[in-house]
Amino acid sequence: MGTLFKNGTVVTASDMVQADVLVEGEKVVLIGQNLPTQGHEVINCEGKYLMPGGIDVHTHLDLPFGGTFSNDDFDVGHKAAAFGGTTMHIDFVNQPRGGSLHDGLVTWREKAKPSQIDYGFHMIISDLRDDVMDEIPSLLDEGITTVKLFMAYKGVFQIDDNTLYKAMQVAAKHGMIVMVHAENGDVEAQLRSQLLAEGKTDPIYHYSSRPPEIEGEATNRAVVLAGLTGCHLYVVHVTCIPAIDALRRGRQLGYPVMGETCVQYFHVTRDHHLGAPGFEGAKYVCSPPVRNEEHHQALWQAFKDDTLQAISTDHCDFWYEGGVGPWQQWEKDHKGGQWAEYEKQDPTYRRPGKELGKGNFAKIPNGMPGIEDRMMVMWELGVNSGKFSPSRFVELMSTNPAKIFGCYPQKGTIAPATDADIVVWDPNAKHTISASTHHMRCDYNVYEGMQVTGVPQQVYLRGKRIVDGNIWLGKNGEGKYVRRIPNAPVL
Ligand code: DUC
Ligand code: ZN
Ligand code: ZN
Repeated sequence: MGTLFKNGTVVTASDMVQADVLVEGEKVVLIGQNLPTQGHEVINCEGKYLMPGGIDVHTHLDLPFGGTFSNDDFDVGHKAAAFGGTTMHIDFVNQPRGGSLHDGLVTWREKAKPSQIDYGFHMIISDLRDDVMDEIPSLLDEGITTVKLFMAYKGVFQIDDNTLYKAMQVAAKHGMIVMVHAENGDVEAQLRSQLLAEGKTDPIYHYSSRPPEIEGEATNRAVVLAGLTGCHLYVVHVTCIPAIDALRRGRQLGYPVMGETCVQYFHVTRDHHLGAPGFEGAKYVCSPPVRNEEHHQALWQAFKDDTLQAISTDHCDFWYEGGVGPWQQWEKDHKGGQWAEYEKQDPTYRRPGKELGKGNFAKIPNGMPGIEDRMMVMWELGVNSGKFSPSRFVELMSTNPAKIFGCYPQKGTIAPATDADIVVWDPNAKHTISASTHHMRCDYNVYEGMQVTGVPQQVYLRGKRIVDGNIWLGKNGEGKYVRRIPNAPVL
């Protein structure tokens, strides 16, 4: 007996066809018209789109960062992702200081034990000693094709150009991809200390310490090094005109360079959000910072001319006021996974959040929630506005991520023999996004009050229904690690 999705419109990156989809076990086995229903569970998909599950290739679950840990873990974060139509994500493993890459992997495998959706790992390298450089190719044995290097966060993650260049040579030799967080960390450190010395401590000065120029400069440097080494480069969270220009120029020169942006960079603004009165702007502190309208427009253009290839979230959420009000109850109601472990050790424990940066913008933990909102917000901003067709939406949110990161066509499309990660999407259903109803462990939502038309109605992970409207049907441990393969194409 299989599951037969009847009379929906199957949306892939290339086509939209009215068809039935038969799933047996974990796989799609047949797509056709008028498929016989006998012996199958039939799901009536009339008026619905059938799309491959979303793939968010940039998340930080349970990340030690900024003097605390990001809130969502591989339990709650997975559930939230699935309620938003995302069935796979790729999280960043941190190499511990002084440790090996494999030490980092051991920690992240432990974190991932309660998984409820599928996941992969990228490897953040912050301490690129000779032995670590030699270790890079062995990541392929672990199904990891991507290393991420930071050109920012001086004294924490930042690597120098010499190291970046050498790492690119190694990655190029083994068909791996170098991902960069591109901001000039030396200039940022200088600007930051000048601003603080002048008493400029409010959240808005986070922006002044990280202007578009330093993102553009670092992006250009990484693009040029990729051109020199032939290394495939993926620039994460591109936000602004100078960075887009650098990537566009590199691609015009035939360099193997690609990039993504994140949902928030289309919507959240420096003036309205980051510049909100009091400490409110801390909610929107992330790096690179959110930009104003002219940069939002440039991002839309960058998708029109294929300068950028994917849209992720950089999901990395922290409490705004987690210790007070209904959020204490929230913590009690949502025990599970890694979080429960902390509580066992100390029942009064609460992760510090944005308040760490009161009186000093540089101490505000960087990041915001988004893993649950990504699909709905991009459908609203992209498809409902007429900027993206449904197929283009699928391409940017699922197919390109799978192709670039070496797991296509197992993931990222609906076709015979692929994993049956299927979202039954109702393009007419309406929803108002709010922290009071979302599933992320966060006391605010960046898109609070946004009305969206188009929501995931049911979500299937490898053939198993895990979301049905508001009902959660998934189980801890049912998410699987996805091994990825190297030598992916440059899109
Ligand atoms: N930027 C963020 O805002 N959070 C996590 C890491 C990063 O680079
Ligand atoms: Zn980053
Ligand atoms: Zn990130």
